[in-house]
Amino acid sequence: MKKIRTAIFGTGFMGRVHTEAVRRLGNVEVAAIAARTADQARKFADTLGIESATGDYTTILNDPEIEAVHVCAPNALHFEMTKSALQAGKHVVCEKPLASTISEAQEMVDLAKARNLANCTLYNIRFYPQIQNMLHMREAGEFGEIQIVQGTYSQDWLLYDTDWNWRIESGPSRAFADIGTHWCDLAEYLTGLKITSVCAELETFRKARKRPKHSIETFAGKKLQPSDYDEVPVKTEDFCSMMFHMGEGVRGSMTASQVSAGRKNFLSIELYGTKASAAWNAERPDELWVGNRNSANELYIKDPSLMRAGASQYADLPGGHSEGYDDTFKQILRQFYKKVADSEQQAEFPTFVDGIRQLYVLNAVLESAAKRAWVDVAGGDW
Ligand code: SOE
Repeated sequence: MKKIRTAIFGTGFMGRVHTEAVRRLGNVEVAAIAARTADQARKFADTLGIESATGDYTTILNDPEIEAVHVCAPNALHFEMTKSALQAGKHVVCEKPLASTISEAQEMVDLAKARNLANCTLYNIRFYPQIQNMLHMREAGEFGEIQIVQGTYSQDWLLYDTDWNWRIESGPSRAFADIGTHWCDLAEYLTGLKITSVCAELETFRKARKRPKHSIETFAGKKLQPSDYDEVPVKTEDFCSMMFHMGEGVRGSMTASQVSAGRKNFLSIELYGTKASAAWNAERPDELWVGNRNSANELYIKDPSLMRAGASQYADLPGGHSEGYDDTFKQILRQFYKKVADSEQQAEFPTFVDGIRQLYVLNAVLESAAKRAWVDVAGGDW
């Protein structure tokens, strides 16, 4: 079988997760790696046994054998790398947030459409098996009409002023753009509704941080000595809280935080309907809580044979064998590469349209926080 050849741009936390997920698919080969410098790319490629590595991603775009690329570089490079890749005829998976501005994202959407290229914004959380179960239960009406959606995406890896990552200087938003965006995508995906207006507040608790003189990887958690850093002012938020409407009948609230001690990667989402409720969190991914009014509450444990029809295809292991973060990447990329292999095939994955949609929500959050007022989410009829 001839494998689809793909390339990974970026060798940080995301580059590694994408590479490992692609390698689990079977029909796709990670053939080349690009990083900021040739040395970085070589080091990453050697660790993972990949032959080709470069400090100049454009050389990969000139290779006709490469059919797809994954943009896992810092946010500010998403637009430039994706645009060049689409122009070179490559299918593209791009990390979130899709771009720095709506107009950049619109160009990406238009270009992918005009060239008929598969495009994916990496909203992987949709692909936890119990999220799929929750979705299918909601679609079957098991919760009744949804009235309230609430939750949080909380982490602690940027709690101390000695914690550093490139995202701290990648404005205008950090906590919301980095993780709040996952939560909002999930809320819309699970309910089938759109966030129509928001009232948001952003807070930067660490107004100055110690920036290392040398680069540092996401989640590195390294302790610095005074000679290792420069003290710099911080503009991006550590925390966002938001109330929102989803049309007339649905109300919600959420927080996004990167400074909540003990919360490592705690995305929690709760749906409250007119019949029943459901709650899930990413730190206990195989469990789905169902809340009932007149009978005992239930705790579902992931088991493909017990999941709702339509959801079980996203669980590869039998009950008692957990499936987590890495597996969501395998599932989303399996769908994406179905499309790359055959554009006529039915495949379910978030596209650049979903990426631009969440930039409209982000813009409303920024405007609301600046004005200290409710703001409607722009962007027309979705
Ligand atoms: C860092 O906050 C990060 O790696 C995000 O960028 C990812 O999207 C999330 O899945 C885990 O945390």
